Amino acid sequence: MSVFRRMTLAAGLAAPLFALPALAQPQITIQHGLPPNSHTGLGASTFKDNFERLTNNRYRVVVQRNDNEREMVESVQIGTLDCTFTSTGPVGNFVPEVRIFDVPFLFRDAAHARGVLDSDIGSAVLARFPARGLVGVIWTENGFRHLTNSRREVNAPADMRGLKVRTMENQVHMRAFSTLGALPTPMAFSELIPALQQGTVDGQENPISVIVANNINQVQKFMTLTNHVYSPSVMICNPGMIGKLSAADRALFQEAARAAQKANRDRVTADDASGVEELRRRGMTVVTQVDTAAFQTALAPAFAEWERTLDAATLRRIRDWKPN
Ligand code: EAX
Repeated sequence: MSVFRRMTLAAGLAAPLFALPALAQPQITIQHGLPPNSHTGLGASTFKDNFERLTNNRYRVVVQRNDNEREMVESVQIGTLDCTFTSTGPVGNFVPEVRIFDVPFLFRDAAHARGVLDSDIGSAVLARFPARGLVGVIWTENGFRHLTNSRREVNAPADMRGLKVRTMENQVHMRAFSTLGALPTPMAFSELIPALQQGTVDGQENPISVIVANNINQVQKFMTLTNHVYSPSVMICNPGMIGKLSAADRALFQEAARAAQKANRDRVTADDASGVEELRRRGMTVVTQVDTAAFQTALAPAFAEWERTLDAATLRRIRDWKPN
């Protein structure tokens, strides 16, 4: 049973805190960290369009941009924000079980990642959100992450040595980059472009969709298609807000979330297909032939640590997962 269904049953028992006056048009505010025309912005706007349509405009959904994902999750948790679409970057600091999906080279491809997240494995992690004062509504997608930098072509792990690489505020990613000999520098996305412009960091890592949407090519010369980690995103909402929805409207909420997930994932697929040529057109040098095995070998000490510190059985189930 999905966590949302569980939330529906629980909230159904506790009658809505107060019945909203029939004429009031409740507003649901959603924030995300990227431009409106990005894969994340499209997911949020698709949710808005669908939920307003499905409820015959009984609700007004307002979408806003906020490029500090940790801040958005904190706001949802304390109830000053209704929902966010965020990468899992900082989410592991709120719901530790999420970190398992941040392990490098865990997923074979997008179909594998999407299949796992939409399976009982993904639902089980969403079920851990309510205990942390959050509702994990649905998994969405940021995409496979790649390295960019302003200093040199990176063809092998040894080329990473000494590079100051901005990472998300994510313990798993920071461990990976330090194991590769880089100098991980965690910061919110809102600080990234200024840090690259000022040379505070040499490089960063993000999916093609994020790099293209934010013109990161303007402050980075080199890109290596490392595919080093799959970056899930997730729609997170405040439990109190969800609890005010009727059971019927919660079902419509979930239907709109599924539409958002599809639009978001389709857009990442499209961006991945066209992004390399677009970034080369914009002047980036893109290394596409990468010795992935060399990076995986270089990460061996970190993999051993994650087998000890994360749920090894679930890691195995994820690696062995196959579509039905
Ligand atoms: O969610 O912080 C990051 O690098 C994220 O990938 C970005 O905010 C998109």
